[in-house]
Amino acid sequence: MSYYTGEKEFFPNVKKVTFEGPGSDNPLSFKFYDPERVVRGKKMRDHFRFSVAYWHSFCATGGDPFGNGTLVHPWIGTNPMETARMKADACFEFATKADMDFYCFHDIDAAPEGGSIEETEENLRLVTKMLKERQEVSGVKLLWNTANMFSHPRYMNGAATNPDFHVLAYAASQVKAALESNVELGGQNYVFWGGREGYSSLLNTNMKREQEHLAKFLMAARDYGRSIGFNGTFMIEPKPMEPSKHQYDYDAATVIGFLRKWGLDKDFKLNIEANHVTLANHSFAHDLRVCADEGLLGSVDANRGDPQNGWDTDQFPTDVYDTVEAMMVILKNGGLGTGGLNFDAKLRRNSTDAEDLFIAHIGGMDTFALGLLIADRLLEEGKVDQFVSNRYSSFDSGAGKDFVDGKLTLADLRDYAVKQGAPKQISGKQEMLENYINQVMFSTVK
Ligand code: XUL
Ligand code: CO
Repeated sequence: MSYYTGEKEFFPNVKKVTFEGPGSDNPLSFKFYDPERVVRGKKMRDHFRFSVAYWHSFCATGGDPFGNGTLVHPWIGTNPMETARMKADACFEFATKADMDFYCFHDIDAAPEGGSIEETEENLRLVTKMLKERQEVSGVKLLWNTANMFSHPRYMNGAATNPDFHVLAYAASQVKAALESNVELGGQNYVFWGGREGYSSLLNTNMKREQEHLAKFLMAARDYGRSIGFNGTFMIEPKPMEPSKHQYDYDAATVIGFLRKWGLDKDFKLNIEANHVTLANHSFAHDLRVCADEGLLGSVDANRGDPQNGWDTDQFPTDVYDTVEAMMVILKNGGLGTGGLNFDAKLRRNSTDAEDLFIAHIGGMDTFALGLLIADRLLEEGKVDQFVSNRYSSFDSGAGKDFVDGKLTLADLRDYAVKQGAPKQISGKQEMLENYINQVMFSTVK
């Protein structure tokens, strides 16, 4: 079977999306993403491990603080569990038609919250069974799941960092159930994004205690996960703010420091979301590079912000410069391991045709495919790498190497400087490199 449908086909106007090449005028085809094409010894699909995000694609309805939803989903049933089943059908139909191998979900995206912890747990168990059946029929796998510990009013002061222990314990019940669901579904990763793990005023906050509680909470989650057979990667997804004024998992460097401090870096890696990184005033590639340099690059939430807006617009990625730089880091990292590329992205609220969901994902997949192909060419030609290694060559021999090897004192360095006299200016050549990237990208344009 080339794609999955449940009792009802939700996207009857779309069949399986295939590669038709850059000359195609079919908006429902891949122009650059050719899943079976081999690049650097690996199929394109295995480089990316593309994933669809349940929350944006099948739950959100396009509402914003100024207006109600604009998207009317056909997968609404007569009761919450029927809706859950229809939503699962929509997700697997979409993933198989868009040729995506993975999906991701928050507990409450997929299963309705009940009136008690026991009822919520039971709902998730039932939905997990539904998801498992659909995984088996379709071949689509779980990249990661997570617990939503930020939407419910009980989490207004945080979840693992809530000043009230009772709320922390409540959050733990959600993580426990979500981990059990993950293991049942053979999930490859488990993600923590702490939207409300932060503060809005220092006047009422003990930051030190809150972060200590967060660490203890993550340790308990890790220990429970490992005890029930979760062998995948735990991940933290940094974000500097929104909804909290200040989030503790601010950016990659902050999270890595935290993981190392508490000895969590053996089990945890990072899930880097492009729009979160730009909110922290870094480039997408910056945080990927910070993680890769520390051996902690886990997974990617692919999206982009809007250059004129300072918030998390979660748009589908279309900027090839960004994906080229990202794919250079990912290729040099040897791929994403158990991670993948999850489209944590949503349609604009005026993109209201059912097909728009496909068109948006196709655009994102093509943008990353271009990034991969161009990054591959840049690495193959080796000019950028060569430039960078030459730039540091003064540390490769002589006194520079002695310094790196720890053989020189501060006084030795001073004496060396005196002997050499004033250093010559050496150009960083940024514009030359930028021009070269354009040349590689557009050399076929006549
Ligand atoms: C919010 C965000 C989340 C996480 C999962 O900005 O990115 O959807 O990816 O909780
Ligand atoms: Co995200």
